[in-house]
Amino acid sequence: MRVFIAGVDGYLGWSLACHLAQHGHIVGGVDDFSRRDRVQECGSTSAIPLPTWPTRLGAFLSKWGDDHGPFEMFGLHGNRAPELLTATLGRFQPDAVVHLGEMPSAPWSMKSWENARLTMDGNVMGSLNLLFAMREACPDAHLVKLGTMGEYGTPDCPIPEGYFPDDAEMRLPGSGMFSLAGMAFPRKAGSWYHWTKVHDTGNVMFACRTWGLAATDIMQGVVYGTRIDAMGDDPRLATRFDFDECFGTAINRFCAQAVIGHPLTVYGSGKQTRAFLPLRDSMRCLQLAIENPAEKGEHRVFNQFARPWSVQELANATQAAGQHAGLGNVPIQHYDNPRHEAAEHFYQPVCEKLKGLGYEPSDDLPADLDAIIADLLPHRDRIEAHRAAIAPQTQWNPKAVEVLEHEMEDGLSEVAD
Ligand code: USQ
Repeated sequence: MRVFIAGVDGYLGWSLACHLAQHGHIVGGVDDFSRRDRVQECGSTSAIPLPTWPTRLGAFLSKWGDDHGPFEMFGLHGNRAPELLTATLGRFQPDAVVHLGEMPSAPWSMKSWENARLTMDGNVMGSLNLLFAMREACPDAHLVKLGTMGEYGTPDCPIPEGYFPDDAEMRLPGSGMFSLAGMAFPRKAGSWYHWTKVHDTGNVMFACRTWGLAATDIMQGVVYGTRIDAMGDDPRLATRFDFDECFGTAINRFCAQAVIGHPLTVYGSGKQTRAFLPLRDSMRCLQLAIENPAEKGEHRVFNQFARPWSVQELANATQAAGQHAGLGNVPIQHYDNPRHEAAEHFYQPVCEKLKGLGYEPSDDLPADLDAIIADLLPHRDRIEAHRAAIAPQTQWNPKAVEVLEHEMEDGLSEVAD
């Protein structure tokens, strides 16, 4: 199949390009390198050295052949994006378009008014541009859109795959029971970033209903891991690996912290639970979605994860992996949670559709942690050099923190008086 990847230079995008090429698909893509720039602006870098684009593309084409491409360098939301995207998709004529080209960090989106605006603008407008460009250039192509499990938040009930099941009902006091069949399950996202994905979901759903677009909306959990088989040991094919407070995510951050002896940064009690999956599972699931497309007009939602973990369980497992790797007793530190999220909650998301297509979730976290730590150890100095970018600094509600700090200062001065 011909697969076009928006965000082809990213952690997932580059991995997917390699994975699909390895499985005989023809890949093209687009990227504006904003992830590289933003991580640098955050005072950090990829722990695993990131080849320049020409180097990684050269290695890719020499391994998998010159049939691949075009690979274009522009953003999905700029003024010229509509015309550039339409022309690029028109030339490539994809069977599937995979949209991974969004700003993926919750903390980055919460840093400031400006960051929230850039996140909304880049993600929501970029996705809208892609929808229109597909309508113009390749209306029969299947859109595989990366959403997030974070769209749902942590409701007090099982989380179905996008829509209420056919037999779900709602009881209204005094009015009886009503069917919820076919209605979208409510979203309750926890950051400006996560809300952009909710807005995207609405827009994709509408394009399916109105234009007959075929789309798979992937509600993916937190991804971890350094590599997939297709990359082999060629450093030019490596994907990025972030560990800073904005672009690093829970398991990857913990492993990088363990490698330099930084206390593992558990936010709050650590009892908050999220769904996780290794990078190779993410690639396998995306491949299944691509090779088994949605019907025309269908907005199909997949919950995509291997299993839920609490943050504390992950920190404990990373501590054990550190011990295993000879790193000694890596300490765990509980930080005041900078986010606004439930400390303890029910969490039971459903993941059946991908399993129905053949997905077998990985189930060996200790082995995965050992592998990540082994891949990071040679790059210990790079992580150590960016240690200052690790501790959480971005507050979800900085005004409330300021008030609290003033109250504490007042309390202290009263005691001093
Ligand atoms: N957490 C810690 N310590 C850390 C980092 C995170 O305790 O050092 C906690 C957070 O408080 C949160 C959980 O771990 O409860 C997950 O946080 P995360 O930073 O690993 O992931 P999140 O912000 O939710 O976002 C990431 C990706 C995002 C994707 C999402 C999937 O950055 O692009 O959409 O995972 S999900 O979480 O399922 O929404």
